[in-house]
Amino acid sequence: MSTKPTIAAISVPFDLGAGRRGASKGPKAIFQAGLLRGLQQMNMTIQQVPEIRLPNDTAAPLPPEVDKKNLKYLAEVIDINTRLAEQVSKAAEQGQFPLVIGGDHSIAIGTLAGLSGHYTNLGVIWIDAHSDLNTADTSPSGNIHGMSLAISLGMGHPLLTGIQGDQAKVKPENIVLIGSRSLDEGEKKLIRSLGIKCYTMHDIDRKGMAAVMQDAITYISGKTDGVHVSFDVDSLDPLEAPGTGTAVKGGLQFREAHLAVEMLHEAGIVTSAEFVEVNPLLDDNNKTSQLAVGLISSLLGKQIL
Ligand code: HAR
Ligand code: MN
Ligand code: MN
Ligand code: MN
Repeated sequence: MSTKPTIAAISVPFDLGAGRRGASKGPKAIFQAGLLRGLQQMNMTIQQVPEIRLPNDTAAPLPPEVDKKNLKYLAEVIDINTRLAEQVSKAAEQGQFPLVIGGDHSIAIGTLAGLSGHYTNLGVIWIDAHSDLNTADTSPSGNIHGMSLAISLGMGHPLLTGIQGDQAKVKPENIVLIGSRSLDEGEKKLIRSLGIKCYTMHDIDRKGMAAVMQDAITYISGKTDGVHVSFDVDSLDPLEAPGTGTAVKGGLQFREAHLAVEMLHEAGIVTSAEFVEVNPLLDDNNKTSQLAVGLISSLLGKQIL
């Protein structure tokens, strides 16, 4: 983008999509680690949207006939994402840059639903140890944060795929997965059958992060009219980012992750972002929250020199 857009900072203190509690404390920890200060130092204009939460932490109830099999906290996930989608859509409508701060990764359902109406071909760069491509039929856990990308593709429970309309929110050819290293069988099948572009940790080790990001940017930039970066902090190595609920060994190094977001900024293609799965209850001296602030700043253009 040539002119700096206003950042609409949207906090979503929600963790019922995950298997353990604590990611709901992510937004507060990330703000306490200096997010606003950092962005203001970069001369960014930030509008803080009132945080998205359920009234009295209670969701609108579902009719008793709804099939909730292997979908934990379905009512809560539907309700929070319905609210989030409306706010994200409003921010995009106003030409702002929606920056969603989670929260567990189930909130990508609402973010992508809210964005999709504003683009013909929304690109999604999904930086994550996981692919979050399960459905209730393939999920080993029933945790909806492992299903959010499938839902955005239109696959999954109709009350989730139907948020902001029944159409798919993203097309498989407009998705790039980066950092994958923990994929369930059903997810692998889906990645192959839909031909989703996937740069695993193996690819990053073989080619290097710079080459992977260059490929990813070239792949996505020609065919999309907006790019959303969905950044799950468990993409990082647990030694760098201990404060997350489903850590997987062998992840991105600090420098690789920064290079990735710096290259995305330099490409000038990113129109929205979300940072998810920071769990302060599991963190070590706010290391992971501080890391998130650094990555957000770099994605939005912070430079060393
Ligand atoms: N694939 C596993 C499941 O579906 C684990 C998902 C882990 N969750 C996340 N998402 N943090 O990236 O349960
Ligand atoms: Mn995820
Ligand atoms: Mn993950
Ligand atoms: Mn740079």
